Amino acid sequence: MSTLRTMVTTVDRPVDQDGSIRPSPVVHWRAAVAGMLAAGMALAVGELPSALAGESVSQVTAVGNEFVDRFAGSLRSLAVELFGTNDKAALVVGIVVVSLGLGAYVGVVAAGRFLRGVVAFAGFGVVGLGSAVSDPQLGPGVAIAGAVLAVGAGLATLAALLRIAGTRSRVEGEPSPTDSVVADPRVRTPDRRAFLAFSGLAGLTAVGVAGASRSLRGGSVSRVREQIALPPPRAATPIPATGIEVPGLSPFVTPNDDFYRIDTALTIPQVDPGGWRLRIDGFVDRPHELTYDDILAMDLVDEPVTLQCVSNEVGGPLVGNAVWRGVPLAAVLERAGVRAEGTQIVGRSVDGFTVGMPTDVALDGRTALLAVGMNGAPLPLRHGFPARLVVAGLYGYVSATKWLRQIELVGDGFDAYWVPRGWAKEAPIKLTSRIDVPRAGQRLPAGTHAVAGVAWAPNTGIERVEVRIAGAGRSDRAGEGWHEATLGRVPSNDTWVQWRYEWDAEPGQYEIAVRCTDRTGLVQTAERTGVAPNGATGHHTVALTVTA
Ligand SMILES: Nc1nc2c(c(=O)[nH]1)N[C@H]1C(S)=C(S)[C@@H](COP(=O)(O)O)O[C@H]1N2
Ligand SMILES: [Mo]
Repeated sequence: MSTLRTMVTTVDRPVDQDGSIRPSPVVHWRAAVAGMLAAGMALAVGELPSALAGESVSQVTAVGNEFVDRFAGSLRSLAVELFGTNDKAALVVGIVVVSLGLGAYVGVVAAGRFLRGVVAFAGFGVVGLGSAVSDPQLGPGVAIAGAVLAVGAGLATLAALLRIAGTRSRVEGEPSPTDSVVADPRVRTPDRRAFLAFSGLAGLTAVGVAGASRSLRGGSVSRVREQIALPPPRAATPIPATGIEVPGLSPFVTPNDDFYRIDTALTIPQVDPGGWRLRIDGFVDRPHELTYDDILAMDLVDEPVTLQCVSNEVGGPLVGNAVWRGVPLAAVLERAGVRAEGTQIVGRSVDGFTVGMPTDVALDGRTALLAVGMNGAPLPLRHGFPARLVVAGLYGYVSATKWLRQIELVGDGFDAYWVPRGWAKEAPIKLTSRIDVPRAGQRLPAGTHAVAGVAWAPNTGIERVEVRIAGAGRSDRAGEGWHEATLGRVPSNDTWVQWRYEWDAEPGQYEIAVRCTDRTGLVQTAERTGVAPNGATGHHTVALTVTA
């Protein structure tokens, strides 16, 4: 309270000096509450038009998305790797809290001169409008309606509450009937009750409106998705039993619910396949659009592909293996007729995100899909429903556009989303291996234990996995002490391979390392590099204790 008073006094000093106003602490508090509620009302009402229009993005999340797009390259905490689900919720909460805080401040300032409130709320409106019109998921009409309604509702709330708070009358030159009574917080007056009642009403209205928008937005696309049964694939790569079963080892096929999620979207785009069109254009002979049904009517295939995020640290969790159902990208591009100038394939999302990959790479015969299904089900919303790209051997940020809306053939000059933000333009997945069991820091009893994990070099394939078990403190000379692990069966070279090594463990402290060799003979390097700009390298190691 004292901080607020200091702040308020400073702000109101010029008004104080002309002698017209000497606001009491109670008036300050009421003005702050009025401003906060007005800001809350503005945020809530601003959500309505986009919710009514069935958009997944709102005025608030548009500001958040703008923030992400502006700072994703520079703030480390917003880099691909750390931008998980929790950071997203925190960003939205942060925007709301900052808005309410600014609102409180504006309330106090506007109590002295209402025009300042008008200016401040118009300023909020411009920020919201700017973010909303530049958001590809919001039409300009919705953006403008949201901003105008928000500013209007905010100012109406502010004016009403300030009047009831007994702060506005003086600026307007009316006598203030409440001056003497409101100055003493211990005095209960009808004004106080009226202010509390109207504040409560305003707060409840704002929460109700926000809740209504939220429920309007939620669920309808999920329900549409649940009704979809994908046609069976015309061709499928059968998935053999891998023959490796170790408790704690990653399952060969990652269930959809466990598959990692990485994207810049603050709210998962809700794309109704009914109105959705995929546009294929740019340097092609026959630019055209495909509906969801057009795609389902094409020859679908089921192909297992291991997908990894470039931001996965050595040993990290941002990798998964799924059976993707879709149309070979080659077939889609053949319909369109790629021209020689179309040296880069750009996949553009409904949310504006883009990937770019060399046309030659995507069409060199590798598994490259326009995917609609994941492990037999329509793509989950978080994994790109209704359609996405999946290309074996390329990190997700250069290949795997979710919520795809356009495939555009362009020249080399275009840089997709993460390239100007400091990540490599071309980014093949580096061969990598991971120890899943035992876990770091575990204490195992002496005896026989399985060391097991996964290794992957999608599109190239894994030839060999080796394990080194060094007693802590002793140094192993390079190449010494590598033991070959047993590999699980794989359906193709596009997936990870499960591996296991039988270890007869004696008491002591150990560090276990793993490395793999791909089918071109390349050995995974021990040299440790970070994830930027094109993927981490180094051996995954696990330190543990074996007890007697
Ligand atoms: N629309 C959109 N698609 C996207 C991204 C994104 O931010 N937006 N991120 C990419 C990145 S960096 C990765 S690693 C993969 C992750 O796919 P997943 O979330 O299905 O695992 O999606 C890619 N596709
Ligand atoms: Mo990624």
